[in-house]
Amino acid sequence: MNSDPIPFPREYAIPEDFHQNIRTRFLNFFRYTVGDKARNSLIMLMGAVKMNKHDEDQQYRVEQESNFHYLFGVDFLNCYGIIDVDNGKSIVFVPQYDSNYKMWNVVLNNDEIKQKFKLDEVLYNDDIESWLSNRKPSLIYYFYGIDDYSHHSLPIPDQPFLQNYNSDYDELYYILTESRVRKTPQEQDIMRFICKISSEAHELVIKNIRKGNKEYQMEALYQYHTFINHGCRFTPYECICASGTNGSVLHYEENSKTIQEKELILNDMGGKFYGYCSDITVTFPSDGKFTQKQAIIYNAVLDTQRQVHNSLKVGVNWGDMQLLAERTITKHLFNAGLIKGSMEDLIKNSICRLFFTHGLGHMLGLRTHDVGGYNKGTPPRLPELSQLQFRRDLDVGMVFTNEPGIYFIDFILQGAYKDPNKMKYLNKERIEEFMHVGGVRLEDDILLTANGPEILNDVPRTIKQVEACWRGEDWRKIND
Ligand SMILES: [Mn+2]
Repeated sequence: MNSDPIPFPREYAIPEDFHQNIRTRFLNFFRYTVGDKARNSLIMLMGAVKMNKHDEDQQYRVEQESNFHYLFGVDFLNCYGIIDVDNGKSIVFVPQYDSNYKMWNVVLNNDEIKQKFKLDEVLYNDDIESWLSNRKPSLIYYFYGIDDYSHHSLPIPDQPFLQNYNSDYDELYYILTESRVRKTPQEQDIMRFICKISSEAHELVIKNIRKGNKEYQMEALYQYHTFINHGCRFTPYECICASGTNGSVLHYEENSKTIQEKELILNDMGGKFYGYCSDITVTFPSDGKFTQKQAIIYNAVLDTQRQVHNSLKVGVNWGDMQLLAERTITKHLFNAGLIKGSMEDLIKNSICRLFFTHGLGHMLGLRTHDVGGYNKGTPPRLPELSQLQFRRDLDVGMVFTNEPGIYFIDFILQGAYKDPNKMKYLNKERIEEFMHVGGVRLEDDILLTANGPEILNDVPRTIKQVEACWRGEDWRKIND
């Protein structure tokens, strides 16, 4: 048992004007987009709602709804938030709890809530009706839209007295979603922080995990690091700690296998701080030394990631980056003798998608797969690029992942062998020799600035760096 004292936490201090700055920027965009119609209007949001377990007196853990967190920062459930478009004031309505509830839970009074979250006014949910009849808005905007990932829409406030006011269900979804696509400088700083500490945790795992360990021990060590040092209680998604052929399951989260020698380990893990997510993937050999075949696949993915990275700038279309990645992977698979035929035919028939089976990346922010990918006014999802999470032109302030991968997915390849139109491009014997590699994914979190892309994570990438990191050496001194 380690007898060192527990280190003091290193938390990131959220600036006091964080949400005020977000609201101001959002409102400017809202007023600009909506025009005269916005006059004397209100924006009304509903926060996340408590979910009781059916067979006991406890609730499921429910995260605050991400738009509500974005605009108000309030982390209580069953709240409503209003922004007065004319004067920019923020008013949050909270439940009024009885003494029995207060005996079991922490309940702040409204003044404390107002101070804590820097709001203009905090009232009880029961006050909404009278507050509105006093304010007499000419229009109330609600957040209504079908999310591109979940295909769900958020519930909207439905109290009967709201029918006394004109309502708009169209504008807010587009504007608020679009606002979240480009991060404010203060949001960018939080994302730098969470990416940095998530990188440290990845490094710690690479240095300390050996054959004979279980996959879940990587998950445990990762979460221990970000929680004990930085207060990250939750991860943005389930940790993916895959060894050997488990790496070919894109979202493998069983994490239950014992790590063997000469296996590749694919760790896709992120942290979450103040709602903001990192999403970083590293791949490394279990015994610190890539085999020749592992290295071929690893370098193919690394080259693809770098080629994409070097092409990132304002105005570049993400769909074109997907195609660049596919061309690069195709070339590498061809050079490795895994696929055959003319480059033109291989590309035309999307043969590389038998190995690179997912989109090149997604936006990142308050959600791992963040909002806005196919927002109104952006290039729509194409049937031939259905796996791609967005096809937008890149812009300053966007944060997104660059995560090419090559996988040897048994059921996909078995299916392809039976399809003559695919089989003629595949070198089956050669592929069989690579099945044990499992999968390689390298995932960077990118902030696009006016000067180009900034990689927010800091993990070893070249083979020499990864092997040095595994040995506990200073891999940052290695440039190739
Ligand atoms: Mn990802």
